Amino acid sequence: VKHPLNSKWTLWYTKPKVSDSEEWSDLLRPVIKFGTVEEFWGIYNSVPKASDLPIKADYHLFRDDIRPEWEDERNSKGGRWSYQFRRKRDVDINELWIRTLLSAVGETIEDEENEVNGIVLNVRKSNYRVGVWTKSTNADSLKSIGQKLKLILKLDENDHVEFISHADSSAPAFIV
Ligand code: M7G
Repeated sequence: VKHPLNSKWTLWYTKPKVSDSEEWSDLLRPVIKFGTVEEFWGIYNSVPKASDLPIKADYHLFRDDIRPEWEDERNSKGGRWSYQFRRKRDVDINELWIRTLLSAVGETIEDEENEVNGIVLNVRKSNYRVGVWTKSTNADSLKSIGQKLKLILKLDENDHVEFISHADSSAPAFIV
């Protein structure tokens, strides 16, 4: 028996840029699409752990066939919540990433159905960044997603997740 998820999801991977001639579109690839709990665990157990990804790599988990790009019309009116963990802090990124994955496919991160388009893990030299991409910039549904992200990432009240709309990525619009 297979247990269907509410949506189908696609796991994407950005491989690290090794030369300047490589562009974003050359580096981003869909890995696999799935729609059941069993497939989710099979994939999770067979891809590299977050802590094993090379620097400059990303994982993206996006609903259906939404591309993990600002340009996708289903993202363009939304934005992203994000938090950066300094790697010096010796953070258990594997645990935090699986908690984020489960909150997306289990839809516990959102009150309003399908408000979250996807989640992203950026592996950088001195940081891990976890992002949650939303469909809209509707303040009420956004704030609740931001609050939940803080719980999922086990942040303190003094830590802040930041929302930036894709259209205006110059300054944070909400902080909780
Ligand atoms: P990043 O990975 O979000 O942040 O963006 P980083 O500074 O920590 O690496 C790095 C670069 O990837 C951007 O400056 C863009 O060149 C490219 N890039 C990232 N995203 C999410 C997009 C996207 O959605 N569309 C396009 N065209 N390029 C992107």
